[in-house]
Amino acid sequence: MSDEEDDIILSELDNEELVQQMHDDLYDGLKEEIEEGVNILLGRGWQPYQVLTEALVAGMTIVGNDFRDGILFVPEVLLAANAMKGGMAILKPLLAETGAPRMGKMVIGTVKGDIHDIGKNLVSMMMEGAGFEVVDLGINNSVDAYLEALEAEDADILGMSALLTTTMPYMKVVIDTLNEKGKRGDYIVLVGGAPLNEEFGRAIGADAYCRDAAVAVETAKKFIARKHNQMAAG
Ligand code: B1M
Repeated sequence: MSDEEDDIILSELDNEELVQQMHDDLYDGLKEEIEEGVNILLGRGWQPYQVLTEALVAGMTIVGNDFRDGILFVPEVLLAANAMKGGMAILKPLLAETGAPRMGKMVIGTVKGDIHDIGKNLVSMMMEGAGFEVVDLGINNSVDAYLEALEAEDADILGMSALLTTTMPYMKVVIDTLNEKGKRGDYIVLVGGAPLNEEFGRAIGADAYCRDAAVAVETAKKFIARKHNQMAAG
């Protein structure tokens, strides 16, 4: 960080400058500055979802591109992720504060071998905000971990996240095991993560691939409504 940047007072920036500065601060892994920026935008009347998408997710996209291109390395990306989590922690209760009736229960986790959890955490937050009960299993989940939680929690939905091309095939292992045990029909299976696409979701036998957290919420609502209609019909 330059001396010039040291002097920046976030609260004196207009919204556009502040969001730009937050992208820079996220890039530099400055957690306190990100938390301050989130609070300022909220104080100016921004909706939590707008802060999340325009300040945090957009900033993380820049980090991701430079990680891909070899400009940033794991320690720097970890700091950026930590800063992002600081901002998300402020937004989480606000996103969940809709007072919506319970829609259904989702068990979600990142698959075995994969430790990326930011996207999954966003999905959890948005699902809670939409009135779903969410049981978050964290990262690196085995088939057994998913199956035990689904049963113990009497869940409606299984959500799986994978960010690596090497770990995404594990989703099929989980779905195949549900099939083998005759339990596949008991759950709505939704999958997501940057390297996935609709074709992959179909090929592994998921009910749907969700491009982002907002799509995950809409898709979950659609499938839950369908399930409730089927139950009502008979
Ligand atoms: Co990693 N990493 N990483 N990483 N990392 C990626 C994924 C990568 C694309 C970077 C790159 O090269 N451009 C690349 C994967 C390449 C590939 O497989 N083809 C990669 C790599 C290679 C690695 C390591 C192998 C690096 C190394 O060690 N050499 C290593 C793997 C460790 C492991 O998992 N075993 C690694 C490690 C890390 C960090 C620990 C440093 C850190 C993770 C910190 C954390 O998560 N706590 C990290 C990060 C941060 C990233 C990038 C930069 C950002 C990921 C992220 O958080 N995005 C990422 C680059 C990128 O994706 N552009 C990268 C923001 C998040 C909001 O988006 O996760 O896509 P996303 O989630 C979205 C949607 O995908 C969807 O909704 C979310 C919100 O809208 N979604 C779901 C996600 N899950 C869902 C589940 C659902 C529904 C929707 O269920 C219903």
